[in-house]
Amino acid sequence: MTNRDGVLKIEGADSVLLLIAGATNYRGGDAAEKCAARLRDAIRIPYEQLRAEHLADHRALFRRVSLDLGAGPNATLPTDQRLETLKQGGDDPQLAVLYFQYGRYLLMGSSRPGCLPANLQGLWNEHMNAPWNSDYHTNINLQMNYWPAEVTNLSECHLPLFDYLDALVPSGERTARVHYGARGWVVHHLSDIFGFTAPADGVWGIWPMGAAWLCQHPYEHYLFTGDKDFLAKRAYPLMKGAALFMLDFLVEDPEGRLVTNPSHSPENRFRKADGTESMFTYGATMDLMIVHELFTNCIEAGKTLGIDAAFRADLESALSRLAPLQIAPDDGRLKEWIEDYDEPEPGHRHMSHFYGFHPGHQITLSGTPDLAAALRKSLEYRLSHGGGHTGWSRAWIISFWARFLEAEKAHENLRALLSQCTLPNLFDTHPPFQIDGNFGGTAGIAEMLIQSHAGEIHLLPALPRAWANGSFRGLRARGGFEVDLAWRAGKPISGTILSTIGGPCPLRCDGPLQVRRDGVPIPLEASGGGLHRFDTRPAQRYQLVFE
Ligand code: FUC
Repeated sequence: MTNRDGVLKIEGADSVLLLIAGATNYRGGDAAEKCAARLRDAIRIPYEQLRAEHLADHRALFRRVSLDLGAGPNATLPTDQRLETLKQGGDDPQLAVLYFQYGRYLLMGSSRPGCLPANLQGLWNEHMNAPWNSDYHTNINLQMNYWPAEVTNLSECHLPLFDYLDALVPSGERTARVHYGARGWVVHHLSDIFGFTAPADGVWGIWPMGAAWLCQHPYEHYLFTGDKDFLAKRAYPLMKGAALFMLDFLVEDPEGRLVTNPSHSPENRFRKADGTESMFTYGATMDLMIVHELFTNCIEAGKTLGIDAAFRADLESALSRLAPLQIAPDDGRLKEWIEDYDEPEPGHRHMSHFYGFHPGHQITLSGTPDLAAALRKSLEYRLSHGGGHTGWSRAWIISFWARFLEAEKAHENLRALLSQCTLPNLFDTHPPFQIDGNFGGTAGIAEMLIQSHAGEIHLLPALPRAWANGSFRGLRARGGFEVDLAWRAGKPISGTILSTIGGPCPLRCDGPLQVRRDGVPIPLEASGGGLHRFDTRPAQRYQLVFE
């Protein structure tokens, strides 16, 4: 072996073991030293053992979930050819499985406890000057990276995000104080590992909603795991700080309603009656939805923990004065802005006023049918004007249709994601390569198979015809549940539910249902429309029998 002029040359060998180390001085220390130490340790371990350790580490997370949507004819072709076949109109349900599991793999690879969260390229940035500096955009992108974390049973991969939020708080508090004279903490539309929280990038950088949106994540982590200790020590302090900022930031509009100001609907602009274009307004719909959700979550969390009654009263009072969501009288769409404005770009990639439908759940089909119907019109309008043209935007649409229980439309958009916004190695392309679409697409597939945002677990809410026969194992639902399910001809045939923390299990599914524990039937309370309720005990598994 020779190592000359930066070239390693190996001769006369029939195999080579390469050990590669990478390190950073981000948290101090000498990166080269760290690499050398790791290599010194690794070289002492035989290859077989290194590999076995890697496999054990990988499998512990990866094998929690399996998904089978039927084989299809192309399963043995290389990925680029499969994508090509899909573009030509072919069907390949197993490619959806591959994409789904690849998304889980990418999250496992880019977001492990103790590390930084996945950035715009996950950690697979190949540039010295990466697109958007390989940073954390907080007006959709960072959040989308974590949409699959809980439902696809990678809850601990969510933790780096919470560490990151903790690290942003001190500078977020300073920005809140200096820019707005407000309490609490704020993040604008992008941030980085050095604690950047101030406005940046142009007028659309004045969007002080990042922390409030990001606080959805620790609360969702609690909802999926039921970990009250996490809620008390980690989630609630973050949420309360973001809510304090909002309480100070909200102002009265001329009609006495509370609104955000200044405000804009992420990166979208509008045309006023005098023909001029602007981004800034007050009380953009997304802001109202984010504030509504944050305050509601804080109130629920405070009640669960039995703390902060006075603060809860402040939040309740602000919530009751928040400007309402509005349906446009002329065309019945949900308004993106508080005023009636023209839209110069009606197919804009951001669909921010859908926030309260997904990833939030202020709007649901059964809870707020009028708003849901208005939003559906907004979605159809957006799509008919070219919406969904970036990878992440297309991925988001899959989840919208899944929540509208429109299986074929969700599937159509998954096909579009794969055929128009996916590179031959299955990386998502904005373009350029940007990983959020992978994670959004993975979450979208999960959303087609199981939903739990509306106070019930909905099995197979948006199962397309192409996936008529299949099964999954290990998907998670809010309330600490883990679900396995098999189906034939579009109908569930068997399944199990593991209750990790106990409590009532409201289950919506197609057809008659029996629930058994250790073979013994459990009393079911049926409330129509396929909704069944039963009580569960912690760490008990329940068999679902559909007959
Ligand atoms: C937001 C989006 C862009 C891009 C960037 C990283 O600003 O509007 O489309 O995804 O983040």
